[in-house]
Amino acid sequence: MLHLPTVISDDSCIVLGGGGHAKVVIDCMLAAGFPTPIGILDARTEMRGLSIMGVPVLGSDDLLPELCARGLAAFAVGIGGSRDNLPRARIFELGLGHGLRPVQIRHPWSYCSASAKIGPGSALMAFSAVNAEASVGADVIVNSGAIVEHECDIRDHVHIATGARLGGRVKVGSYAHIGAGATVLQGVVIGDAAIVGAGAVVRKAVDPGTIVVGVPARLIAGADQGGNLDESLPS
Ligand code: JB2
Repeated sequence: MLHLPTVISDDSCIVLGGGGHAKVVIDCMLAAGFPTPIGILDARTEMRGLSIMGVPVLGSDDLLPELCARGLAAFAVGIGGSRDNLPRARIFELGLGHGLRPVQIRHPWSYCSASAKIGPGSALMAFSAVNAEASVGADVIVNSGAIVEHECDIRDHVHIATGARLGGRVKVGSYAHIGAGATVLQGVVIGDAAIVGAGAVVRKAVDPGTIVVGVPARLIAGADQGGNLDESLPS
């Protein structure tokens, strides 16, 4: 049985999820000067006792009440998801539900305009850029090298994957996924829970819950087969 930390400070943080994305989250946190997280919680029991980026895997989410009782203050969502943002959103709501503060992470080598707004729990990874008067919601990943241009409006639980580029005044609805290296031309609206495939070039609006791929982007799945647009989405 792993021992939980006995003394937990005001700025203590737990990382929820211990896979690939968690490594990048921890790396960003350390680069940004956060204290080392006190631990990782992961659904896979076989990970218990392992160390990821020097951070111990303490157990599953079932430990949250005990850790909170010991003074745990904050959490970071360590789940990325290659296109489904729902598990990440559920983890975010779980942390909030335990009264924890979601940490906002900005890699020191990311650019964020002073006029941009970034929501709680969102992460700006290395070499990403969020330009003038852009608005980024809660629990959003602007992944490594992604560009969010001026006045973009990015809603909650969105993932702008590695190297994706959004032109000025693009709107991205909640839970949407913009694939690695995709380009969305200026002013285009991407609906809630829509998925833009890697490398796509999107020139016109994408309906909620649909999937588009290619250059120029074309529809390959409608709302009934596409993203997680259903009533079970956390509000
Ligand atoms: O409910 C959960 C839960 N469900 C899955 N609670 C907790 N605490 N952890 C959970 N997990 C854990 O998230 C899984 O057991 C697994 O260890 C981890 C997900 O790791 P994986 O490496 O599969 O995916 P990822 O989300 O970390 O990374 C994906 O997304 C990134 C953005 C990959 O596609 C990466 O390549 C990508 N960069």
